[in-house]
Amino acid sequence: MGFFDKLKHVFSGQEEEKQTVEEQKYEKGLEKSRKTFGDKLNELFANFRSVDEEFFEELEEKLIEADVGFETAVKISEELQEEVKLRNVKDKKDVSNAIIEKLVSLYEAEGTTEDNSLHFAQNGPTVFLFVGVNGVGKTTTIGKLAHRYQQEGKKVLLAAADTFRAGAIEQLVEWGRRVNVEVVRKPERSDPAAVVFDAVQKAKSEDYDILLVDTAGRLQNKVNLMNELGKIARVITRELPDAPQEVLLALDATTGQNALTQAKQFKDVTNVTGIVLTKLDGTAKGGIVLAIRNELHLPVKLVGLGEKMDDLRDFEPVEFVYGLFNGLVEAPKEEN
Ligand SMILES: Nc1nc2c(ncn2[C@@H]2O[C@H](COP(=O)(O)OP(=O)(O)OP(=O)(O)O)[C@@H](O)[C@H]2O)c(=O)[nH]1
Ligand SMILES: [Mg+2]
Repeated sequence: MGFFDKLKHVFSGQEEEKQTVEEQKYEKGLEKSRKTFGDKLNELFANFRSVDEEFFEELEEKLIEADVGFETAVKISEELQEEVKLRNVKDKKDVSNAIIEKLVSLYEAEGTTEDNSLHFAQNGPTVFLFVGVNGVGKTTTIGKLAHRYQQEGKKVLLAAADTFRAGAIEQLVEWGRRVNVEVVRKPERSDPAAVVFDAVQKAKSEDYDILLVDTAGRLQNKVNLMNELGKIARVITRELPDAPQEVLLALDATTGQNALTQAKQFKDVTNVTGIVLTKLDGTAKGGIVLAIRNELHLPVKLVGLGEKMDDLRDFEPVEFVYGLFNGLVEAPKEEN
């Protein structure tokens, strides 16, 4: 399928048929991302004079501002220069379409081996471990996910293994109360691995379907963090050889390139299997999704679109990236 056909395909029906509440929510949550990204490109096209060196420099700048990431921005710009030469594109509309086409095709090409689904145990409890720096939304995501699985009729257990930050245990316990799932806890400053050990034992002996483990975002240094996460993972795997099925790294979309740096650090200390991109409803710069794929090669599995218990969605890469450009592209006129 060609680019514009796909774009049409992805958004087909949305005008004629009424969107479901679910779809509206998703659209709304991504509104700011789309706007920021779209605005940047629109600005560029508004000042368009000709396709020269200056134009490509400006393009790189805009892409970097939109959090596409430095490497990706340069790559796009270089490949585009080739293409523009090859096709001899001069017209403003053709250039903008070529850019968007390039962005999408790069995004798709980088993700062919990516698996953005969540994995579950064949039998016995499934364990998801949540990691990430403080304030990115680990605990909130756990609360939302607990709500989702609880609603699906699964037996859900939470482990309050952030024993480091004051108030962290209470925060998870409060989520447990709100969504009506049990929380395994120990006093503040207990060994987090001991909390996890108890939780795994309970999950096994009482036939829980899913155990979600909250961890501390802030430790004194990287070595401590590595040791702690390593110990937690070992405890889980000793009791359940196939677990954890997911190690989910939470990243705050509003922090832009910082999020990428964090991800690189966490990849070094633990076996991250996927990303939860939170706060996309905030002042998000949607380009970060392209940077994550291009520079980290980790699949985004979930997105946070608000603070409430039902503000979590599975990530739909195709919809997302086409959504970024929705309204920006001018499809060629159809011949009848
Ligand atoms: N708007 C918005 N806010 C979010 C989202 N996810 C989390 N938050 C908010 O971000 C703040 C931090 O979230 P937490 O879940 O406490 O983050 P954490 O990673 O557990 O932080 P620590 O426990 O300090 O390591 C809270 O005020 C949340 O309500 C989201 O998707 N959208
Ligand atoms: Mg927390």
